[in-house]
Amino acid sequence: MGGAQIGLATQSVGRQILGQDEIEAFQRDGYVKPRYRLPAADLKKLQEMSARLVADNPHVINAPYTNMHVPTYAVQKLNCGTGWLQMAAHPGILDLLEQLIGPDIILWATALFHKEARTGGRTHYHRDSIYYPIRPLVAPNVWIAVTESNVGNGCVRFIPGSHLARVSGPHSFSNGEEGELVNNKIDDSEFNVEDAVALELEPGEMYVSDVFSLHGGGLNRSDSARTGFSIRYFPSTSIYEHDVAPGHAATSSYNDFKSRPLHLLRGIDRSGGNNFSIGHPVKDGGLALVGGKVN
Ligand SMILES: O=C(O)CCC(=O)C(=O)O
Repeated sequence: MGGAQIGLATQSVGRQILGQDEIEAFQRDGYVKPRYRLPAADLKKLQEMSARLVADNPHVINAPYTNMHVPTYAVQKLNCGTGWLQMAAHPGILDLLEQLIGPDIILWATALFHKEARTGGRTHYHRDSIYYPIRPLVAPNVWIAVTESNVGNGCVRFIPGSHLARVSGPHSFSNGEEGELVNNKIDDSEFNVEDAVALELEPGEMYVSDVFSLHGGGLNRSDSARTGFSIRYFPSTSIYEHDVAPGHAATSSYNDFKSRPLHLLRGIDRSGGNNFSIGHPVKDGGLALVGGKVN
């Protein structure tokens, strides 16, 4: 992986990772499974990081692990390990995103969605757009399969075309109950579950989804865990509105949007309105990470 810098972003190299058919599928369906895979050495590293994160944080239950790329910013007080920010700044992923949202790319969230063997909880159908404080709301999610992800172990399922109206629809929130991995739930009347398409992935394969895409997934009743690393970005033509962002009470115990740190991973801040100091650690009177190497 290349030397991405925080606050000193890498620049576009104009590499074409996605074919035109894949770009069209993303626009039409609201998600795409690219032919591109995470290179084997990076996948091995991600698998080791994920196994360590799960082993080192037994206090996280019925919830994803969130924002490991900023160990100091931790609603969940995680033992994060290292390497998450570098993984989120993977040049292959940024090249691919560039084809969808342009060359100026900001990272704002990471999560590990881990469904334990036999007991892993369900992901209720929901739209991520319900609580993201990003305007205009353009915010693709890249979800990389750390393990195999299939129908038996609770892979993610999508409702094709459910992003097109660009509305969120009515949702309710629970407190992270038994048998639940994600606590947002769209009203059942908003979709027909029979329209859902199961997106099966091998380790290293990924999907990219639109923020308005309706998705969910079942319980893991299989004998092996199902794990995915999710990375959330937005184009710097949009602004992350820290001042109107919700706290975590209304959404969940694992997210706080008000003090969320942003990382400019590629290009420049086109909008000029994003704040790259909120949420970052301060050292010697300045931001500890600005200009620092991602590691
Ligand atoms: O991994 C899962 O089952 C859920 C993923 C998800 O809901 C998301 O990435 O927004």
